[in-house]
Amino acid sequence: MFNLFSNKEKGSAHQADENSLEPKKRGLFERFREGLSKTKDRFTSLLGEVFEVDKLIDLKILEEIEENLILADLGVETTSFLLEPFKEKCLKGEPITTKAFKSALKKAMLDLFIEYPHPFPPSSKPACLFFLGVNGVGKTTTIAKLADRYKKENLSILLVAGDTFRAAAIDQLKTWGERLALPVIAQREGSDPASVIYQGLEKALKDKIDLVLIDTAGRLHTKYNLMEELKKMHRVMEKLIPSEQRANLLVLDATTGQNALSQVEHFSKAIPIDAIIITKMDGTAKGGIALSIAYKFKLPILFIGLGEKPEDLLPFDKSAFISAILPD
Ligand SMILES: Nc1nc2c(ncn2[C@@H]2O[C@H](COP(=O)(O)OP(=O)(O)OP(=O)(O)O)[C@@H](O)[C@H]2O)c(=O)[nH]1
Ligand SMILES: [Mg+2]
Repeated sequence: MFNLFSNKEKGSAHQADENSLEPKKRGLFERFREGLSKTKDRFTSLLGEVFEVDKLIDLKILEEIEENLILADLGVETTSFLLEPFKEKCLKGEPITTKAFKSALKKAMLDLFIEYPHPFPPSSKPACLFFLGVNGVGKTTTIAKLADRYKKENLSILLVAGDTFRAAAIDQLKTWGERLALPVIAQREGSDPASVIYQGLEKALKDKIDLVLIDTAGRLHTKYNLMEELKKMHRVMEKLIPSEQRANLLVLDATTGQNALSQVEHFSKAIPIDAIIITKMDGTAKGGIALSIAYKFKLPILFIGLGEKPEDLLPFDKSAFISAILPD
């Protein structure tokens, strides 16, 4: 089964020697560069001046950089963590050139990202991916994009309409099922989402499905508690499918910036999150949020969304990301 982090790919490419990369990887760098151009512009306008002139970094310049990294959506904690070693050097009177600083900063940023520690998707059948996230972040379209990706890899796929609170949500997933010619398990609007999951997983076990993609609601009517509903759905999954075959994926919308951090906190309290998917990186200058999420929650980022088309959901590549937002 497809493994996102095969040894060949694992952390191989360092930002500086893009030209020496194999064509497929070079293409990925290119896609990241195009999709993240707004974030790159933000970093360039905030940090460009410091990096352009070759001079020695002092505490005053570091303070300026600190303010600018915070503005680039890295937040206070991540920025302090990244700049601490440079501050210490400055205090000791050790000279740092802007060139050396930029290269060391990029390396430190790269090191914030952790890899997904297992094969993805899980290699035993049925692998179950549980998609979580507030309304509108892109859960359903991300499911469709991944279904398209893995269908092309010849996996058998089942979609489960766990967002039963809106008829439109059920229809949206059914429409994707029709377009992609994939089966969808859905019940009528208002039915218990845990029961839909149960029905879906039973079918997946019976039919020996490779991959089950489970959609959930992002917001419920006030009389329901979203987190309680999600926990109930998760308990059903725990009963039927061994943990190594499951992944709970939190989908975040990059355009929400720092707000994404409180979403991670909120969802993590209810459900153990295994990895993050960040959508809408193409439409925002707030891509720096990925660094903040990686540092604060030590969660792997599996995919990023760089557009609305199926091929715009790309496996997250930390080298391509850093080289796109802070080119040499
Ligand atoms: N530009 C861009 N748009 C995206 C991306 N991912 C999703 N979208 C768009 O975001 C909108 C919302 O996506 P949905 O998949 O419906 O979001 P959801 O999380 O399922 O929303 P609810 O069902 O309301 O909870 C759609 O118009 C998508 O096309 C992306 O990476 N880039
Ligand atoms: Mg949806």
